[in-house]
Amino acid sequence: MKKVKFNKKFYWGTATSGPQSEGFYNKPNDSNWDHWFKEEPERFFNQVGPELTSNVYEKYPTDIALMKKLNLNSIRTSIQWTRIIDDLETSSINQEGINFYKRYFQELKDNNIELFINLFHFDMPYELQKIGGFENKKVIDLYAKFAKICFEQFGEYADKWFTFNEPVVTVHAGYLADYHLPQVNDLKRAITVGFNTIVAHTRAVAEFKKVFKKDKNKQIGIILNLTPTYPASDSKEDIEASKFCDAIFNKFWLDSTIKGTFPKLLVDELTKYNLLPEYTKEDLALIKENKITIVGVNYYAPSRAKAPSKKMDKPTDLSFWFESYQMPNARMNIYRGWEIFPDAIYDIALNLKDNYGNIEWFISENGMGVENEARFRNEQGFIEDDYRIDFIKEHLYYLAKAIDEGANCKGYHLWTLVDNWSWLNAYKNRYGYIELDLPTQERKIKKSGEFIAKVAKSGEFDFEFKK
Ligand code: BGP
Repeated sequence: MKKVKFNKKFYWGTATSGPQSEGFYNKPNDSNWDHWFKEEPERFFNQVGPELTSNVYEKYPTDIALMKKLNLNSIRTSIQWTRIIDDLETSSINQEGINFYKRYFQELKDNNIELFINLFHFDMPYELQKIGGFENKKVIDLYAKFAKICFEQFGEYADKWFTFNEPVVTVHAGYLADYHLPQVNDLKRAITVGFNTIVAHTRAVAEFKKVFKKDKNKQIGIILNLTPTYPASDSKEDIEASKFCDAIFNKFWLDSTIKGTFPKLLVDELTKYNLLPEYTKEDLALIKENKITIVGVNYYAPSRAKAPSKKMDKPTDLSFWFESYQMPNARMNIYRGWEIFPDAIYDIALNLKDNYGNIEWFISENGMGVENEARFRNEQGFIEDDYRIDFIKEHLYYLAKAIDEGANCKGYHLWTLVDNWSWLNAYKNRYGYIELDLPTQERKIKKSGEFIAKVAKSGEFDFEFKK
């Protein structure tokens, strides 16, 4: 048995996003998700859309009281562009939306819960998607204006700010697959959107610096889903495939935001196949000048890559460079189809320490979505989610080990506090420390919630690997 320990200042919290938790209430604009649900509700699990979710719009005082009960000291959520902007063309303000966030954020402040705030969580306003989303430079300008409005309106409520959540997911799911809008499959367009998202990010960082000048307490960063990439074998081909996979899913985002550069391997390959996005000298200068000082790391599963199985003359999708590989006998979260591999947290931590100047970071998402959790309800009516407790313990074990070796990780945010809405999966898989009964909106703390309340209070727990 080992004691796993964290320091007293460690952030214990949870993560969610505006579109997945707030509900629709008085939003002047539809996001991609609101629109998609109206068009094709059958794509969403049990046809449950984003209009109600866990109703944080009304329930935030209840949820904040629950955070206190669990001894949590921080939370990350996002501000919805479609809620606070009224006319998207002119970026005029929707005062009702602003007032909602002010009420919510003030309640967090009054309860000493630190707010980490994110500006974009997969939720492109649909009107702006119609004109090309981030393929259109005008949308980058509008995003920068939206960011500036957020900094000015909500600066007093948060010190830690983030421009995007998992930008690679928006690119991959929307431009190389069909589980986000605009559901196109086009490599060149995907690369353009990826690059333009970095430009948009950098424009927001530049606005941030103007608004907060030299205020030392304010930090800006990005939230990345880092997927340490392991080759399927020791063969040269698999190793090369894995390097490319890592370059596109991890290094591209880390290098551009932390170092202001792009990975050479990727630039060389894209140049070779005429796939480089359009860019200006000003874009590159902006990226160089606006580096971040904090990173949020979402970690669920690693990447495993193998060499392509078929030869192509030129790339039309990523399988030109690599294919995903699943280890035989991998430990899986079968409800989500994701491998469970806690060891990778240690690799993420050492990568940030050794290759990215030991930048400050925190786990901004980690968690386990499970279907039909009602199976685990005990006689008193509470869900006994021991699988989630084991999952959290194992990940924290590797995190603590890395911190002991000098990793600069400042906190752990579980996805999520109260079971929330999961895009196309809606309420299929539940992630929370707290159960949500969707029809009644009743909240009940699960066993994992009781567990984290103790850990957050004492900063430690006993750990033993299960055989
Ligand atoms: C991350 C997203 C979250 C959340 C989580 C769980 O990629 O940032 O928004 O949804 O994954 O995934 P899912 O909801 O698809 O099961």
